[in-house]
Amino acid sequence: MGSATLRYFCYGCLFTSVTWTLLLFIYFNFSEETQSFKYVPIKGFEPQKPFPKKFYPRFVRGSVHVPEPQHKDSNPLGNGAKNSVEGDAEFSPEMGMIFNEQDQEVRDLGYQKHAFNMLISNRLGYHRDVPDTRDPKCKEKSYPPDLPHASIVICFYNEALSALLRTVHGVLDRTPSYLLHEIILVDDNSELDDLKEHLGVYISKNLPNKIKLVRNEKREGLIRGRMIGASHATGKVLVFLDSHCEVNKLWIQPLLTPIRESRRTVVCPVIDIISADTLTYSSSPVVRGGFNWGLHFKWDLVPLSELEGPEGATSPIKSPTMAGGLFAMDREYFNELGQYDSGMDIWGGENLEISFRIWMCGGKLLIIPCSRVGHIFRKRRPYGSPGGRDTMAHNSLRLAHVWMDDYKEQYFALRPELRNRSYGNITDRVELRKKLNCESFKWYLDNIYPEMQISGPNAKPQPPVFFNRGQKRPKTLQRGRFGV
Ligand code: LR7
Ligand code: MN
Repeated sequence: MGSATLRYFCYGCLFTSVTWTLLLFIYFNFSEETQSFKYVPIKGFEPQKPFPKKFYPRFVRGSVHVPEPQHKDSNPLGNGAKNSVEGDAEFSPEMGMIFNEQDQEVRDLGYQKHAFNMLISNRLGYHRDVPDTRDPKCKEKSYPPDLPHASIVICFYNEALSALLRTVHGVLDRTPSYLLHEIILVDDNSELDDLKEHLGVYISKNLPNKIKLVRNEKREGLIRGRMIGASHATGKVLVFLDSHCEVNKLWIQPLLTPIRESRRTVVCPVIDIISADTLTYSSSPVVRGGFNWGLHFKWDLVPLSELEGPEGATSPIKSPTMAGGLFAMDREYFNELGQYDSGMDIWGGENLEISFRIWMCGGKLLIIPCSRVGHIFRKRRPYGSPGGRDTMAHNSLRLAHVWMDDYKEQYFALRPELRNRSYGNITDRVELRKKLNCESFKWYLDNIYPEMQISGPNAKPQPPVFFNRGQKRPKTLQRGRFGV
């Protein structure tokens, strides 16, 4: 009898401990960090994950050493002592650890408000080195000494302060002073407290005079926001960046060189990936921009013909479209070409609109493989638009009606509900197209994006397309999603 009780007691203990082990395993291994990196430029291309997820304790009480933010010794402001990582490999696993309730709050709030790990972003501080992701041949290149100087325009709405200031300091740390005319920050009427007075004080106390802050009195959206930023700029070239970017080594010279050669050339860096979960910076493959008939941007493989020049994989690549957030353009040319469509709201569509306009109206759009800039690819867009409006549809309608001629039918075939939706007045933009004597959309498709498939009465036979050896089949790319 006694031994039977003891046996049942032991079974009970065993069962309880197995259950707890299982529960703890699930808790530690299936937390938020384990979601896949969905929003990278090409599906299946995952940034390097720096440390196994099982090293993430979610909540630990007591006093434990908290890693200090990474600061650069060379920091002109001298606000930090530690030097930072050189490449992913040295990334500290402690970065994401949660040591107390406050850490947990910062992390939760970060995911909620910004859709990335703000705890790690805050700990990284405002300065860090990033791995040099350029092709080794880029290091052999030299650039003219008399490049035009640049105004960097960064619009932000409710951005995490640490990500915004790392963007700004990254530019200051890695841009030669004589090429950096100014940085114009456009606050799109953010609501977050630390972006208000605190940011203004930080800028005036800690940053050089060439950093300017413009505040929008009402939310304008990123399109009008950039136009406002550009209207304050006085540099020769405009460089637009999102507010959660980190520029890489020698990033600006390769962008300014082709603009110096031809003022109608618009250039984009390769957009490297900063993981939303770990903030790890990793290299992106060199791809170019395309779109689908839903008027969504997508990444395409680079046709072999583009890579055959003497400079191989390091020479500029013609791109039918740009992702939108990161590009450089002669300032006067930006004005001549009609800036942006100011009837477009908040987010979406302006990237295809400016891409079509550049090509159709006598310009060129290039991706520059030797210039690299990291961007935080979030899991979702963390903000909405006033009134919850679908600004992507509104903006796409405007661009379809102004630029796409009969090919707008391809869009309506996919979005029949938008056929009779109002899209505001487009007279100015139609006039701009006439004034600039732009080519037809058919010309654009035939000459700039012959790979685009067309269905229905406009259908045409597809020319053969060759892709670089070693790259995956284009089918994989069709599924690649553009990150938010
Ligand atoms: O109302 C707003 N006001 C703003 O100032 C909404 C946004 N913004 C700011 C925002 O804080 C950010 O700095 O505008 C910038 C871009 O907004 P994101 O980061 O939410 O945009 P995204 O990165 O999700 O989306 C991409 O597509 C957009 C279409 O309108 C813009 O062109 C973005 O600039 C663009 N981002 C990139 O191209 C970065 C690389 C992505 C890839 C690949
Ligand atoms: Mn962005």
